[in-house]
Amino acid sequence: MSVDTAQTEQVPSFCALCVSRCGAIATVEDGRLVALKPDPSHPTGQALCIKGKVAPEIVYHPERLLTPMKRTRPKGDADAGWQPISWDEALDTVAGKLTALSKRHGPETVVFNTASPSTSALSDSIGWVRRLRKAFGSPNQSVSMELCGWGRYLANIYTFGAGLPAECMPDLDNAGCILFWGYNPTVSRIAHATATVAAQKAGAKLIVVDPRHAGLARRADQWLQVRPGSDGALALGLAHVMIDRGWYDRDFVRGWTNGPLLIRADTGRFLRESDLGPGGGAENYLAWDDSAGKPVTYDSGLGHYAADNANLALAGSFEVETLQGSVTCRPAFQLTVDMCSRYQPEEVERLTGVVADQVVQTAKMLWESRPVAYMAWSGLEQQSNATQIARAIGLVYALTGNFDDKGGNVQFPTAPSANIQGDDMLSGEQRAKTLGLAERPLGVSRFDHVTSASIYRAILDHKPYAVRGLVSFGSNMLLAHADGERGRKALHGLDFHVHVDLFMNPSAETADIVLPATSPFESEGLKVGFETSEAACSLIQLRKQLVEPRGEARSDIQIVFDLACRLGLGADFWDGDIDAAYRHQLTPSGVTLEALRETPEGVRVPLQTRHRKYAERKNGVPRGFNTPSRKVEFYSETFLEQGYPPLPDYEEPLMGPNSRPDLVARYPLILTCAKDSLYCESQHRGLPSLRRRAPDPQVDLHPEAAAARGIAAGDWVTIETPKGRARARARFDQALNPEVVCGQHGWWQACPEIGAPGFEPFGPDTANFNLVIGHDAVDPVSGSVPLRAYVCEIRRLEL
Ligand SMILES: Nc1nc2c(c(=O)[nH]1)N[C@H]1C(S)=C(S)[C@@H](COP(=O)(O)OP(=O)(O)OC[C@H]3O[C@@H](n4cnc5c(=O)[nH]c(N)nc54)[C@H](O)[C@@H]3O)O[C@H]1N2
Ligand SMILES: Nc1nc2c(c(=O)[nH]1)N[C@H]1C(S)=C(S)[C@@H](COP(=O)(O)OP(=O)(O)OC[C@H]3O[C@@H](n4cnc5c(=O)[nH]c(N)nc54)[C@H](O)[C@@H]3O)O[C@H]1N2
Ligand code: SF4
Ligand SMILES: [Mo]
Repeated sequence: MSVDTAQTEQVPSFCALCVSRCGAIATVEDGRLVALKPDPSHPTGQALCIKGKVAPEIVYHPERLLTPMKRTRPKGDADAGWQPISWDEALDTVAGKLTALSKRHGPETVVFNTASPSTSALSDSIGWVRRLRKAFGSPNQSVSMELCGWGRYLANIYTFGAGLPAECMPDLDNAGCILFWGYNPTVSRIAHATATVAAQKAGAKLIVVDPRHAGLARRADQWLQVRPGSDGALALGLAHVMIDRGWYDRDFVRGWTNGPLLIRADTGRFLRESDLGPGGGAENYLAWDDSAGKPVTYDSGLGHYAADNANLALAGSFEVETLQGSVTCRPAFQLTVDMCSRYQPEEVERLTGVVADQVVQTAKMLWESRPVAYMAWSGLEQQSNATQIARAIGLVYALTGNFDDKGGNVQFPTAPSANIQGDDMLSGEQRAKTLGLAERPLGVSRFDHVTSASIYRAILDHKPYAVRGLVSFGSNMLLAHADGERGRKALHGLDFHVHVDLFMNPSAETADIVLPATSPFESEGLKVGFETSEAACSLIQLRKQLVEPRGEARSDIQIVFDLACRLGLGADFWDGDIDAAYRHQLTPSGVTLEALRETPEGVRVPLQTRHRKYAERKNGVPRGFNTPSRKVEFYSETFLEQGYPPLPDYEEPLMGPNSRPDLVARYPLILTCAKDSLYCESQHRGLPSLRRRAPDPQVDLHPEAAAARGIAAGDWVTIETPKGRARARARFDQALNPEVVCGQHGWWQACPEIGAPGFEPFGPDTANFNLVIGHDAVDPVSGSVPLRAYVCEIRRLEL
């Protein structure tokens, strides 16, 4: 920290407002935050976006919540009659209500909910919220995982045994080819955008799959303008060309995927030693040894074939004598090849709009410019076929052989720290009560998350049991999720709802108690690793509290610890001593809390990235992948067992024109959406510097589509779908496909300082994009909702 004048401090910090967590230098004058500037010495500090630059407007906003408040009028009244109360009264009320619900109905009837750490500073505290929830005894927590994490993270756990690409980050600094699929870091993660531009300067190729020519798509060597939601067909088409031309890593496929394992044609299951004769192991699979002309055992425990890998057949069809007679069997890779061969480049062009030659050129680039580092996000998450899209891209990625390769997608090491999430606190009996587990056993519930649809159903229909309480740290469910009308009914139906936030929002309006949270600039925040590179992962930083909290606001962590003590859970929370908790968390790192407090720019822990860790051996046994076969699973028996297709075959978007020809005449366009560079999700419209730049919700459409509807640029229009309507202003995008339109969600807030209006979250004048999306046609595996491919029509609004 350097002191310019007696009153001005320059403090190394980081912006915690979104997933980028950009390294920053904060200027604090006379105890006021006045500016954030990039800190190029920080691994994520090359640039700040405009939101970071106007951070002081968040801190000093006139509409900040400053005291705890309780509702004095019934839910549903236009005016909640908010009345300020003391922290003691607020916390006692919350603890009393939650304890009563737990005693009377069970702790599972209280759902915990947070804003996404990708769009807020909840990254400071979400682990502690999880711990509180588990100590309390509830298995139910929602963080929009079905929209923001399934496709980029959880779905490929079934393929790679690890979250790809989110957990195995693109090693942009060393990549030969960068593939961004439905991901636009120029808007969403500035640290990735700057690293990509640097990588391009160093010679890396860039491929972007996006219906819009936005952000880095403009700098791409290949921009693939995919029809929304048809990404799976594109991935399989790329895989087809790669396999057909021999542009794939055959050794990786043989040695590290389940491609060689034989699948029984009669059951679709892997052929096992136990199928061949008594005494055979059920965990031992079989492959075909081409040179010996007979099946060969694969011992999944040892990760070892009883033959040379080079002899394993990847293609063919074999008759094998089993206990049930002769059975036709094929290597899983042959089945994969057969599936992919249905996606010839011309067929891909028909299905996706990406021209055939570009499919071939892109496959070639992927192969010739390896190592490939890829990232995918919202564009493929918010789809009714999100799981199979993610797995199909996983297949393409496996063909490159670049998993955990330098310049590929790498599991970077992170400074060791204690797990604070309380993973051992919840009993198996409670975990089994996770909402949604019965309907979607492989979905987000399996990974400790619940969907908004499951919450609404539990509140309104009491299925599988009644949910009665909601504890929200940030978030704005009614704007962020589809079916907001049902959501509103559900929130009104709760016995008790507490919401912690910096600002009031339409979802918080339905709460019984609202608690004021600090912004990240008013509180400390511990970050162990910044995720994007080895250097970023090695940094531990304790963000300083830069300025005093506004009003009586408290940090989320403080609120968690205060609540825990009042709930009688103090023993699990160091009796409310946050420093003691931090010390516990930091112990394995060897870095002390004192050292971090003295070094606001953070402490770097030396780390050494090891690559291809799957090949490392322990006692002679390769580590492999964390899947049932210890191999990358192109073919998933787990899926088969639950009635899902075991291969990631293409599925048309359920609310797209090909699935719903009955709707096309009335709704001839395809609606998708994208984030705004100025705003995070449903936040920030109240900040004057931002709102001046983009005062109204917009929908992008091609001028031809507009002309056909008598729409001029800037006209107010309605976006209409079979589910509902929302308003926006028409903005022309010459590069869009004329059949595709792209909207924005999250509009509700006013900005009185510049006279910019708010928008009703519901009703005829609403601009709530998610009211036009339903919960009925969702991804069967995860419950992901098709916010990115929905039939629609745009009409000029007569004002
Ligand atoms: N400025 C800003 N930054 C943010 C956020 C924000 O709201 N504002 N939100 C944060 C959060 S929570 C998240 S999850 C991340 C998300 O970060 P991103 O995933 O980068 O966010 P988006 O811009 O929503 O979507 C990426 C791209 O997907 C494209 N797309 C739309 N439909 C399709 C499709 O069918 N297929 C393909 N392939 N692409 C499609 C869009 O045109 C868009 O360019 O950003 C985080 N950062
Ligand atoms: N149509 C459409 N819908 C989408 C998306 C999309 O791209 N298109 N994106 C989806 C995605 S990816 C996501 S992650 C969700 C996001 O949905 P949410 O996670 O609900 O995020 P926001 O809508 O931004 O609401 C965040 C709330 O948290 C508050 N908040 C911010 N920081 C803090 C903090 O540090 N502490 C506390 N206590 N509160 C805080 C804000 O003031 C705000 O009220 O929306 C999803 N909905
Ligand atoms: S991208 Fe912008 S909002 Fe996100 S952390 Fe960086 S400066 Fe903050
Ligand atoms: Mo998100």
